Amino acid sequence: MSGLIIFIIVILIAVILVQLGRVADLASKIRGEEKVASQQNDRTAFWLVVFMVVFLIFCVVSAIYYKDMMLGYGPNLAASEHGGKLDSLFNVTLFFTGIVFILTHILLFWYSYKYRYKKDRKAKFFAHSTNLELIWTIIPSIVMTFLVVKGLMVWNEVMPDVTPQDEVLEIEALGYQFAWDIRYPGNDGKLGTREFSKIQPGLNDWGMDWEDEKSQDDILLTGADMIVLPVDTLVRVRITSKDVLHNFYLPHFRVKMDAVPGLPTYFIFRPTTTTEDYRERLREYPDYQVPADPEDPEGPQRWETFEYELACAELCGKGHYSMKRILRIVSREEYNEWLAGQKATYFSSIRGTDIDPFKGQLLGSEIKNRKRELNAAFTNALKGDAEGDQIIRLDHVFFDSGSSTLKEMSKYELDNLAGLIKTNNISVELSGHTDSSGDDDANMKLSEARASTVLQYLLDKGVSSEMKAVGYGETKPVESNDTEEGRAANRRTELKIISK
Ligand SMILES: [Cu+2]
Repeated sequence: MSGLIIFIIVILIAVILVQLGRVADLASKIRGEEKVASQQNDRTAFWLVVFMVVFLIFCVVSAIYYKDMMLGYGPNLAASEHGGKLDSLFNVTLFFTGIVFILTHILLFWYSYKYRYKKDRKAKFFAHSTNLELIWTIIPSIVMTFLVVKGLMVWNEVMPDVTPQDEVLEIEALGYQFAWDIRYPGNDGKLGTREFSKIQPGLNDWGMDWEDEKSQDDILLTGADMIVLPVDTLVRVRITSKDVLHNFYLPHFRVKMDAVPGLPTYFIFRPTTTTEDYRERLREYPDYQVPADPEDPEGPQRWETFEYELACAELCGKGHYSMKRILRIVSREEYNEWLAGQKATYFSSIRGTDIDPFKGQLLGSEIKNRKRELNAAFTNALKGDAEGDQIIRLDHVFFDSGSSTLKEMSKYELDNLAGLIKTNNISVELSGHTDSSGDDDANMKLSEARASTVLQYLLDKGVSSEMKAVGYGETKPVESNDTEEGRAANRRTELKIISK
């Protein structure tokens, strides 16, 4: 309905304008053409100048009024160290183009006014002016050169690679249709080797070289896991792609780099504002003081739910939009805490599976860990006075199923144990325990035989302290025998310190 009314109004205004034109025509016939034309020229010229002034004021006022919508102003301040430098390039360009914009408009309208038609005045024609050509070639080239050189200088500041002296956190982003996977270097701070020939879909999508010790503590963040980075830390992102061209884009940090299949690229930036601080900053702006969810007016406001985003800025396919991931910038302490809670992918999902190159072997780090654990248990047992304190469970002593033959892997634990008994010179009881399945007598015999095997191993290693081997069969369960986990816990070898 309102559409129809507007349409009718437009038609009526058009009719009025045509009628006014006719009236003016008639009037000019009555008063004499020339005089009227000259008056009209004066009036038009005057209004052109008025229009120019109003228009320029409008441009300047609106630019100031809407400045919070521009990069580098209000809520759009950069959250990285180099971001401000990139934003300042826009300001420099705006300054020069602004001068040109205002000058050309003033000249355009002022000349229309000054050189409006006058009866006794004739235009001067000239075909060529070298001076003018020089002026309008040289000035723009100087300005352009300045803009380009300034841009290059900022580029050179933002883009150099890290040097070995830099303290840098290097992570890797792998883009594919349609997600980003992120790799963290783990405790050693180094990303392990990858190789395309090692890629196995579903098993090793990254083509990780698990034989490389640097790879073993790497953390792969897949799916929707939040990316977390520490504030005020130099971050180098190695950017790769598995299929087509993607683009690693962190708008709030002014980070944007193509992810090219087969050609790793990188971007280095230092986040300067935590997510929490950025929210506090947004809190001051009315645009962010509205409910985040319009359906829920009582819910949190926009500034409270703000998150940094990682997006793909390349139209890489129909699921392109879904490559968005949330990025959190936190304090150093929070980051360390978060990192400690992440599991190294190798140990959480590769170790012991068919694609583990070290299946059936112990890794150097595991040997060290076991030694540390046993030492700690021993120290506790020697300190403790209560009955149960003197018992140490030997978690890494294994036998072949149903037999008393030691598995090869048990030697690490037993060698450590032999060393500890020798240095502390204590007398001990070695005991074997089984679960409740099977015949009671057989269980008793098996546990005795296993305890004796351990004793013999320690004797062979030159332990001369007083030692005895006892089999308890299924008589001393530590867990219920009704579940598989319980039974596994009950099948065990223990050491008890008898005298210190
Ligand atoms: Cu993409």
